[in-house]
Amino acid sequence: MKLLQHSEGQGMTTILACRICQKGKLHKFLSLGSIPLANSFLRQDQLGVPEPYYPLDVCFCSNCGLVQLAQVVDPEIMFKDYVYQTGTSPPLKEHFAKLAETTIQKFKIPEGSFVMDIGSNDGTLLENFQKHGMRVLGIDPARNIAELALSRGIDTLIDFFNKNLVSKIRKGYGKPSVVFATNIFAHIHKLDDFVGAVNSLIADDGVFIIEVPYLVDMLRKVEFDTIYHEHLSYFAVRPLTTLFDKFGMGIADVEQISIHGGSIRIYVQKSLHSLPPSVIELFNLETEARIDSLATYQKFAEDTSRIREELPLLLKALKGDGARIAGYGAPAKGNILLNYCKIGTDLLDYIIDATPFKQGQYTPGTHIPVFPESHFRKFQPDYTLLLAWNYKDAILKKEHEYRQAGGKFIIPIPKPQIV
Ligand code: JHZ
Ligand code: ZN
Repeated sequence: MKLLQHSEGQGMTTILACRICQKGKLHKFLSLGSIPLANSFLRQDQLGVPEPYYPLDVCFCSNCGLVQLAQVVDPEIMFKDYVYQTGTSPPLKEHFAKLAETTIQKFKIPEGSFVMDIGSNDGTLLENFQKHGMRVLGIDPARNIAELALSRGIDTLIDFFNKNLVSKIRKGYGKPSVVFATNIFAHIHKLDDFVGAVNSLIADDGVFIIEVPYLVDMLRKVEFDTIYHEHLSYFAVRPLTTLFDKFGMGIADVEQISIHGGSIRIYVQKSLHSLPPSVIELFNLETEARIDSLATYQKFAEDTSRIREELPLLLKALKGDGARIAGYGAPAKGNILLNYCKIGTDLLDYIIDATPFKQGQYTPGTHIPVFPESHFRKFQPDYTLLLAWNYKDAILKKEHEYRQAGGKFIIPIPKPQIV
């Protein structure tokens, strides 16, 4: 890949203390180098303009164990205009429909209750609650995405959630019975302010439900590409209990779920002081996975750099034999993988993605064109690099005709593999 023009990004700060305990020593164990923001796709007229690059370093707190980025990029830069649209991935839509059903049953939420979603994106999750006769409110800072929700009748405040919104929401809507934060908790820099605001907003018997990628899965499956500037923290259950303790809140239940390569769903409630068996079970799993040991992270860093060596070698060998190769899905993580492994237009002809906001654009740093899925049907490659590896089962099923006709998928992690 040729070296691309870039400039050091503005609007970044380096953290001095752990965002949960403020006490521990931060040990850096992995640097993915200087990388553009994972969702900063480019229009054609932006291709000649230098792109902002930001360092991407990950640390481990010696005191509370929180794994976190050393740098924080201004959220205004990352989230005011956003390309990721929940509703474009069918498995995710299904996941949120089930989440709504589960929540209503588990907590016996009566009709007419008030349900909030922080980082509500296009309203996919809340739509399910609205169908069940609930009053809903989404909060999302990205105007372009929030407008999609509004156009579908999902009430949405276009803003970042913080304590300044608490009294406005209470006056306008009352106290929520359920507050969701799915795939945004890792985006929060000031966790104390965020949890404090949820605590003062939510009804006394309400539940705060978080879904977030699980550190143990990331380490075990070498999901290094889920490390990007948007994801400031990489959570395990232990550091989270330290966080909720500060507010007298507690984890009422936790479940491991398969979404996004392995996540946890945490049910947090007020005034909860004893640990349920599900929390103890994951504490044990975390002990077994040795997430308290720096050596575990050093091993993860070694596995990561092995993928950086092996994947481009594999693609180069296939290309050398005359193969045509494309990418499947242009997720944020795909852009980390491509930049870190230096995979550009010399190896991939194009990438397809179902998200309208990404189509017609070029991937940050690597400048690979993104086309709609129809392009894949028309220009079938010999090999397809599965960048959206978290949807492997659904995508392999959907593309069985391509595979039957001899097309092969390359799964990049935990070790590059052709299927
Ligand atoms: P996907 C997201 O990251 C967003 P990303 C966010 N940054 C976050 O925190 C994490 O999740 C956890 C496309 N696709 O979900 C749609 C197809 O084209 O893995 C998406 O662009 N065809 C908030 O961006 C992309 O792939 C398909 O059949 O890494 C998948 O993105 C399917 C299934 C998907 O998340
Ligand atoms: Zn800490």
